[in-house]
Amino acid sequence: MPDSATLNALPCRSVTAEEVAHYQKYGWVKLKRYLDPEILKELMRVAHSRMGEDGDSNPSYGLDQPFFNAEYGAGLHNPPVRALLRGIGRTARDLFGRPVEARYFQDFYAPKLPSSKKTKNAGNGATAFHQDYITFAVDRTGGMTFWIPLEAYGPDQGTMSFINGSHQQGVLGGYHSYGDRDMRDIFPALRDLEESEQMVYEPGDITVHSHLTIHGASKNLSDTPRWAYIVLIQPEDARWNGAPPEAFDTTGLTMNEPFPDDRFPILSLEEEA
Ligand SMILES: O=C(O)CCC(=O)C(=O)O
Repeated sequence: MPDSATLNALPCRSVTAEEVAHYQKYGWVKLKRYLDPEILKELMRVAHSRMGEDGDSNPSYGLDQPFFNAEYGAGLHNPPVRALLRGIGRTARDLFGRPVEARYFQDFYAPKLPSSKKTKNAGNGATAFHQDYITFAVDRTGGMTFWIPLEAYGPDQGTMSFINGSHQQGVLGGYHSYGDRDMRDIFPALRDLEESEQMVYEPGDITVHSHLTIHGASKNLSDTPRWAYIVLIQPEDARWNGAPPEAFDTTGLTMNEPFPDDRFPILSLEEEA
């Protein structure tokens, strides 16, 4: 384990036992003041340089869905952001609930564009309730999403809410399969579970949700993008199951083998540079 001086050098804090318990019980957790807000400036700088201040000036990422516009984050190649990714890896290891290291899977920017404006790329609608798991073509559960707002946001900007405990319901399909239906009509047991409040974030607050947890978000009613930086983590021992995934390029991967460490580093074991 890194000593506390090393941990303090990271732009994020460690998690408390209460936060770990919340994640395991509800399938998500809000980590208040998790980040040093200084790192948000760097993330916003990169986001603007790639996507423009309107969050819509990048070439299409190929996802073309209403939830958000997307752009690859490349945080592994940016030293201050890589330090954040290391911290995230250590947090994920604390949240997994079993002894396993945390592997980087993907990072990207996800601005939800204002619903009142016509957009070049898609991404100015609501986020329909869905589960992330099936998008990733991995052979086991445990993966999680770190959702990092780059500014203070609340419901008017289209923040998420979560269905508490829905991570215990098993695998409930891909979001493409529901058409215009709400997945809670297809799986009515979800209606028996409580829905969290829509999140309110101050700078430095983030949420983490399990890839089995059902979540959704309203439209962005403001006239500026709702900027989020999203980091996906998998348990180190997860393997590609051989399916052609929507979410990543499988070039160089072997079915049923672990993800290669050079492209998908084990963040929780990385020492400071
Ligand atoms: O940003 C959003 O509105 C949705 C994000 C999401 O679905 C996710 O992070 O898994």
